[in-house]
Amino acid sequence: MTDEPIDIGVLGYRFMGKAHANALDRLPMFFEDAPETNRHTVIGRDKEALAEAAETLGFEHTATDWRDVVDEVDAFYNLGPNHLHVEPSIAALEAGKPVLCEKPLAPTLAGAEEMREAAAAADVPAGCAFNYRFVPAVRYAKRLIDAGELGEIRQVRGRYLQDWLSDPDAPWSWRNDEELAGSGALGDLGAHTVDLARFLVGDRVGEAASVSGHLQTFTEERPVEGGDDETRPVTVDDAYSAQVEYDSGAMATFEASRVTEGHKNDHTIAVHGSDGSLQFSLERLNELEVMTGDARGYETVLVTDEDDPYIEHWWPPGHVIGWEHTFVHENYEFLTSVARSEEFSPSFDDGYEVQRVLDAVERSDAEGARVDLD
Ligand code: SOE
Repeated sequence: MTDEPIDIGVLGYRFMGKAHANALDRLPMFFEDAPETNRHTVIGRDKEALAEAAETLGFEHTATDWRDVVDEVDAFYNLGPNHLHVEPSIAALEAGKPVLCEKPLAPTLAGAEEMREAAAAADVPAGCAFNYRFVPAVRYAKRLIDAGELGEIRQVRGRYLQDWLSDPDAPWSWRNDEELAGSGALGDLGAHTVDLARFLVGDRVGEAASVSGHLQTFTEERPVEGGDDETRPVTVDDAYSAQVEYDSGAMATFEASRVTEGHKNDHTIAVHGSDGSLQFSLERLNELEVMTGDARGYETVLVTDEDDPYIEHWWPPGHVIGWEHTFVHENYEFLTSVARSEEFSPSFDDGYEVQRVLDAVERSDAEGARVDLD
């Protein structure tokens, strides 16, 4: 167990950079046993924006090339766009540094495989930042499932609906480009739900055995921000749906969309077993709907008791927490793994298993047929 502050280098300073910097800032006050950290270097291309971000997010140094950082820090956070996940993460692992990489692990299965192999060769924690595993209500759901409260798991249904690309004039970004992102709603949102299903029922149903999937792009090109009339092609999906059969014969239905009017960040998952069901919605993230035993319908459980996961670090029962707290929990667990030189879950192996399903959905869509995962 190291007592020295962990110097952290972070690639990326926008949305995810802020979420993780906020988490690091909250840890000392709320998680007294969290390892001490130092926001050492923030990495980005735009020097002016970077200097501002360093100031706002509390970093000591800035760098415009991750190659200058990976050897200088104790841990490396890769929060950059998907196409920057592979090379910097592998370089940090090869330098013996623990890595926390945002999801999806990589734009492609091949990239995810390279990262998984580099993590296996490096004897340090390598995490994929599926933050919704760290929602207390999701942890409570896993406790119920692991205790057999739902009986034999038969069905999972998950969806992740957003509307920020509903407007065809919403500007083009790297998230709309296959080279840069790998896929659209499938990898950006579907990755979360596929992982959440693995987290909740993977021990009971095994891995995905076969997949059939469909991808759709509704807006084929988008305007370039500040580019007068310039447009760029959209080469990824706006929405996807998929059906999965797991090793056990259990089945899952997944969908995600970034063009669903009326849904801002609507991530829901339901699990149905022989003896009961449960359902979770990110829009009511402190609650879990549970139906077990001889209940005649779902019961709404407010998951904010002291003995509920992570809650004892925050406020008394009923004082609800929010989206950003999931990153505090995730950072607490990752940094504790780093300080103790222990495995962190979700690992690059978990990220790779998610990527196998995403890849299968893309193959099924391209072939117009159900595909088996070997
Ligand atoms: C997409 O808009 C996005 O930011 C995802 O990339 C995140 O993973 C998700 O948590 C919120 O929505």
